[in-house]
Amino acid sequence: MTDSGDFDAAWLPSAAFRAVGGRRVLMRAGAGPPADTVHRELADACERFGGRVVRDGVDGDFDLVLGPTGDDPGDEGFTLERRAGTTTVTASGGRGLLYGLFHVVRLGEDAFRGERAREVHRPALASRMLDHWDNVAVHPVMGQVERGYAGGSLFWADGRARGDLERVRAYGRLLAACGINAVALNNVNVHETEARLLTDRIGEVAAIADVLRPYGIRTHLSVTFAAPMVLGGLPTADPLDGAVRAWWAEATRRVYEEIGDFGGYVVKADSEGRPGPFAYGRSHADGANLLAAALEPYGGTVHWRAFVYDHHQDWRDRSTDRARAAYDHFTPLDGEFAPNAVLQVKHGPMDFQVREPVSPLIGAMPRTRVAVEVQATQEYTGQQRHVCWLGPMWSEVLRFRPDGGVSTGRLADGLVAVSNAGDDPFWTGHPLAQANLYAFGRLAWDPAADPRAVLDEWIALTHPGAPARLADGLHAVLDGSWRTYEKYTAPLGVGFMVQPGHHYGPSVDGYEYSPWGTYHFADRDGVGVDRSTATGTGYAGQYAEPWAGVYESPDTCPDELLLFFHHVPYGHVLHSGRTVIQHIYDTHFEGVEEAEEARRVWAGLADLVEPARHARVAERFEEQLRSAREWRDQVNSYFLRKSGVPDARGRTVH
Ligand code: BDP
Repeated sequence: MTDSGDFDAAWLPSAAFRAVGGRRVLMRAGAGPPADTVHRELADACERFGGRVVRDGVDGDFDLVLGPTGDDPGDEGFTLERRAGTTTVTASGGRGLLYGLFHVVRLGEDAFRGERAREVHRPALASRMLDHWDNVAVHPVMGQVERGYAGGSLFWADGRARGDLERVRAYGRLLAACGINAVALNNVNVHETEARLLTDRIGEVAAIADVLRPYGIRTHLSVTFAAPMVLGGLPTADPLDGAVRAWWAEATRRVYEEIGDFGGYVVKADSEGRPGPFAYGRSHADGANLLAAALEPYGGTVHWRAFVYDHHQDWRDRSTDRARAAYDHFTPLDGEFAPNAVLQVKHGPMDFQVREPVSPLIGAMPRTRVAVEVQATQEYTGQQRHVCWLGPMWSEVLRFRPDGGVSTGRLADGLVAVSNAGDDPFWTGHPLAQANLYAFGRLAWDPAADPRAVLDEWIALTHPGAPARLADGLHAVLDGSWRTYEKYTAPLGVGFMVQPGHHYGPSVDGYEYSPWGTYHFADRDGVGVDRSTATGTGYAGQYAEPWAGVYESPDTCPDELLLFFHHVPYGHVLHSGRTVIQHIYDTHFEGVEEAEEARRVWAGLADLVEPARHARVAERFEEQLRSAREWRDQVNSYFLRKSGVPDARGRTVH
């Protein structure tokens, strides 16, 4: 592997520190975990590149000075300026200095050129969290990491916390360098072994928290709502029961005894079979507030997931609509959640499909703290065998303005991603999926950032000094890859059409006659789900204007979401001028061609990329192509047979 030993250096190869490491640096800051990290980073870089770092009380000429500020850029913010040959970073604490240092690293030589007026940088979103769906004990169906495509867990092996946490340290460093400040260590589906992390196994969690803390990262745990029963032996988990409340208060007190800066709990309740407050006739605000009350004395937060829907639907009943569920359950509770409860809402109303509208729940609860959840792990976007750069998708979500005013990215309190990292030498299985992890952190820091600029940062950091041909090639491979994936999979926002269970590869009717609520309703005449208010499920009416109106009619609904909102005949003409059936054929051919072209571009970069990394991506492209062709052929054949309409361009569709 590159220069970090037996795993990839990702966006922190030592050469990325060249500009900083050759300088005379003064660091004025008290001791403490993140400040010490900054000092160590500077010392390492200077040792490598011939610079010198001193700490405190020294006069003299310096190229870079880091120290405390008189202003208040916030706990994590920093200022940057350059005058008279000195670049100065100030912050009110170690975490701000840490982010300031990595900002200077990103700027490279630019940080040391000319003059720079004072800039204040601070994160737009307070919580920038990765949820690891890691199991401590290997699960018989889901394995070590649920929906994990990057090897085993970074934290857990052989049924317990890893003894050697050096890799976790390196992970914390990578996360800090893109601005992530919180990590939940275990699967939201909390099985028996994992439940005990909260109590008798908290020491293992504390050991991991100790390693992440120097990087400004707080540790969170997923817990089961039934913990008072399964761990405490109580007869109930009723959130209004006094003994249950006392149990949570005591369990939480003990957690903080071990981990003073513990971040809090993540809870999946009444969702896909997990226990929750419904069993006691209580609301989800009652449930969340129970845990919020236990965490409150210590400054902790409960992230309460809004992924609540009926997964035992009668698929013959067209009046039920899974897309409606989160909004229907939660909007009546607006204003009832405690101040340290955050409602964690998936970005779309269904489940991380390649194309969904933004969830109408985001923006519909003005008196509730909301975190938006995205999925970096590519469960439905190629499982890290296909290249799929998600920066543009997430940016669309964050820039969406629920009522035409303030954007999602500004409304939200936090951004959460289901992590795509594991113990794979490249961290993310597909080496180019590292860009998604990086972009997640950067977009959580600044949701208005241009994803293309974020990709430029990632390219430059990951391949310092590479010629423009590499950057151009990476842009050619990555920029359009999300849309390419969309083209050869489920069309026009209809979603799913995946193999049930593992969700990889096509199966057009895989979920069509199942209780999960994920249907396309294709018949001989047309396809799509009528979610209009006039004739359908009424889901479109959950949006504020202008969106309720825009989505209500097929005339105004954007093409890419047409089949999410409407059931239309195959001959329906899209805004693009093509019929729906022809769009399906064309995009499926185009998608495969684009993937072939990306593979060709990648092959041409062999001389510029480290051989192992190049080979890994090349190998993944073979599988992507195989799978893309399979998608194309199954989807096209399916719709030819349903509709009887041949391809207008005469290509072979069987
Ligand atoms: C779905 C996954 C499932 C997760 C669930 C969730 O298929 O493994 O448990 O989401 O978010 O996408 O809880």
